Amino acid sequence: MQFKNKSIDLTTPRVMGILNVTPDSFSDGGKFEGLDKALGQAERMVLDGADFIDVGGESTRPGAEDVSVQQELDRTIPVIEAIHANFDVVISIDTSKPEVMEQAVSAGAGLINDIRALNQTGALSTAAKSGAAVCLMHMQGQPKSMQLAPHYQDVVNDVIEFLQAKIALCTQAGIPKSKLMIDPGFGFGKTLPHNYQLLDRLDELQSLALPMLIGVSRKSMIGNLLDRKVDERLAGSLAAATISLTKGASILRVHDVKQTVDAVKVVSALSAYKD
Ligand code: YH5
Repeated sequence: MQFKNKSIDLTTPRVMGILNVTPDSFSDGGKFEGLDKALGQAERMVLDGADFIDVGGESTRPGAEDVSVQQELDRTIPVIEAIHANFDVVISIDTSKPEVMEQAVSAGAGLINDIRALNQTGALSTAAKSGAAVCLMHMQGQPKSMQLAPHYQDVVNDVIEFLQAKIALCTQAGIPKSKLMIDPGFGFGKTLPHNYQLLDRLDELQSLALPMLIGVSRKSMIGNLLDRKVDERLAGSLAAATISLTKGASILRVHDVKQTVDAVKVVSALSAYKD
């Protein structure tokens, strides 16, 4: 798959490292200290085997506050420029704002990762004009209220129908299917049973014939099932990531790159040594 100037073979699964550049993740010090810390974290993830770095300046956890365009630009653009100048990795911009998409791609991002699936005014045309690849994620409701009362007739069919409609909107707007990937959006307007039904039936999303990105790392579907705090969710996250690989996931969006790369290698050994 082509990401602006860089091509990645998705026939073997890849790992995307999460780089949060919200103030809660870089609380102390000024701008330079924040940039330095972010770049250090990006370097660690690249050395650990990440092929993508997802840079996000908006907190999308349930109940999080809104962030202004300027705030999001100030947080993300310098980090994207620095990663682009220093590392051979595809930079993903986790945003819903067209202004941020445009400047992030100019600064070196090759993938637009929008949890709102280009729903904001101007996002669809901006993404099309940018020439970047796009990850379309399913969410029911809005981040502030999505976990209050998620409801589905059949979560898997609903996710597939939602993504099918978004794919159609993108192709009509001039984004070819070759630039699209899909994501069922674990935790975004879904109860614990919904998340596990989705994980069990992930293979059904292969009917959309696009690369699949999966984000389960450290999420509540792990923490609530196991009664583990955020920093104690690695084993559970790896189990869920491994299941997703056996059901066709192409990219794993994770906090723990090194450990996830090991899990990917174990799963890939099955096809490598088949006889
Ligand atoms: C995703 O799945 N998720 S942000 C709560 C947690 C831990 C992690 C309570 N952006 C996705 O990572 N983009 C986010 O502990 C995403 N797919 C894509 N494409 C939420 C997150 C998290 C939330």
